[in-house]
Amino acid sequence: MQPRDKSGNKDANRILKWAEEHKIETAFERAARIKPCPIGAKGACCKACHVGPCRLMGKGDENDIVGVCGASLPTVVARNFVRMIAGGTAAHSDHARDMVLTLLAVAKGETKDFQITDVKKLYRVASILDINFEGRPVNDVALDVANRFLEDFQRQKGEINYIKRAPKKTQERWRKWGIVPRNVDREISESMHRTTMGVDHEPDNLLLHGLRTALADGWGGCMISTDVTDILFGTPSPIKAEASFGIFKEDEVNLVVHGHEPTLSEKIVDVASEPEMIEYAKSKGAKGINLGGMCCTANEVLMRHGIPTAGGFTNQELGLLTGLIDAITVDVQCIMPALADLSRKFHTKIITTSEKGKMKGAVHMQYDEHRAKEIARDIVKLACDNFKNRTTGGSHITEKYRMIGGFSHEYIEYMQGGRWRGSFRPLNDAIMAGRIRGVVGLAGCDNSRVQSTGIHKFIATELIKNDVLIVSTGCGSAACGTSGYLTPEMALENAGPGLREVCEAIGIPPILHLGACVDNSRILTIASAMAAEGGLSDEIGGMPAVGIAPEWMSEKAIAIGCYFAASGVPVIFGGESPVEASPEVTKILTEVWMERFKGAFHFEPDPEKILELALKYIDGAREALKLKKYEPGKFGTERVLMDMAARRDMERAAKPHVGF
Ligand code: NFS
Repeated sequence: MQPRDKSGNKDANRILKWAEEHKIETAFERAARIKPCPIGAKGACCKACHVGPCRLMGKGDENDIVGVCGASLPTVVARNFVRMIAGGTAAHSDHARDMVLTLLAVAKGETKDFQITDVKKLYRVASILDINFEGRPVNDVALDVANRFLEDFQRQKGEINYIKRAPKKTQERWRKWGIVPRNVDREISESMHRTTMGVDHEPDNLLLHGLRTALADGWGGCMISTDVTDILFGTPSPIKAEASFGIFKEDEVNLVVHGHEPTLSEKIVDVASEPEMIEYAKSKGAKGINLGGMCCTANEVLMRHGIPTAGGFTNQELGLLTGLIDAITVDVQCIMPALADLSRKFHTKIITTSEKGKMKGAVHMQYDEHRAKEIARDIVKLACDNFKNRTTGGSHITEKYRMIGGFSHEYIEYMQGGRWRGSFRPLNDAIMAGRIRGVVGLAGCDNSRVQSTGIHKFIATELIKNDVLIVSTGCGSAACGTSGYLTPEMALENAGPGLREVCEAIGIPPILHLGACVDNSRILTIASAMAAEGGLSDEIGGMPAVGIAPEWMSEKAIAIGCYFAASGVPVIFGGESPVEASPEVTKILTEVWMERFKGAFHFEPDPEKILELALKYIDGAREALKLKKYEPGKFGTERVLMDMAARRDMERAAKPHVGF
């Protein structure tokens, strides 16, 4: 890989070269051509009213740099940051609401196209929510669960349901600082109110509400979405899949599901294997129907059905440039508007499916949960009909990589002890003994402003070399998957001796694919379980754990980073800082939050420094917990528990499991 390559993925670079030769522009060229606004990029542009926009620039005390109304630089920077949190929280949580409404429709018998697939998970969730499930019809329990979750979008006073899943000490910190969310929508709405012209002018106060909103995202929107998706479609367990552009087939209809909500894509997966649909594809001259995924929809259908992924955010245009995609269905979030224009250069049909997300130049086929299968069949047929229009144009790639995805927190617990003895003891013990130095959540987007996916790859390989176990979500896992980094063999080749031993003993890769971005909530659950297990910190804060989003670009990533920081995890984001203009705000995010919540939010453009800082946090936490000093290859004693059933399941991972 040459340093000047646009992507860290060689296949992506081949496609980009082909595009360049054919004078087709992508986000990579646009990123080079359109420089970020130097004022807005640092958070110093105020657009809260039309007296401005005001550009808060100047020298001297930052509190003396003000807009026309007198809003100071730190106020403006904090307001802009809080608006990003609100935007990200709204995206995840609106997705969560739709999942709950689907569950409600199932419980009421209003749709026959969806079922409760994982009853055990439903019962587990019911028990967390104090809903009696014993001896009751499944749909009655589901109705109560759905209604209880809807309270998290309505309650005016009190606390969102899942706050109680956090360790007691973590909750106490939140209560002390008044940041326990009441309901998701209220915190988003209040964020927008406080940041409008002339309301909250105190940066620390603004940012505290930002954290409250972010917690509504993590312990509300994201966690609800993860749980309801598991209930409806099954709790993931390890499953084999493939990744990169070679997943597209020359002789089959290639249909890509792209976006975030798994409901319609689940139905597309169901109907694509129906004999009538396959016959239909054959009648159009194709050998069959090949489904692939992109972005987080890809993660959802990969970890439940082994549907291959073409990768994350920056791969969407490149997938189209292969010329092999007959149709792409999109719903919401992270869908580049450029797809519509680009598709006109090929035969690819872009199908929008949500009333929230339409695109000029796309075909719109409105999703409706009450006739989801029918719509899914129409989409598959449209892709089949379009197969005959495929030309030989495009940059065909044949390489693809094996990967294993689908490590739900339930499975991670199970693999450490089996059905009856599942616990986090072995992981905690391995960390205490120094076999595993710490844990990093490697998440977030990939980004065409940097060497896309390349920074993920660099950080992933360096961390595992240093015996750091990685849990990965969103496009972070896509970056690792499309590089061939999500296989157990990866541990043999690259992991440090301690991590390698643990991975070999349990039969897991050193980078665990946990799912979509909303599944960052699984990391919160794992961290809470580790705290409850004992031997490390008794709260999430203080664990030898760090969150890294080296190529982030989305507001959703900011919301996630903030809920991790508020929960007690130091977070490091790559790229330039969106709060750089204000040293006061930067200090609040790093030092003040660290003091109050044991979590901090850093922005660091240099990948080497990201690594250095992450290891410093991990080693600092080890020292504070009085754990054995980490020395490569020198461990204390600990047990690595696993049972044969779990190992066999890993080996049989080719077929999807339901529950565990
Ligand atoms: Ni997350 Fe998933 Fe990817 Fe970034 Fe977008 S797809 S929700 S925001 S780009 S990781």
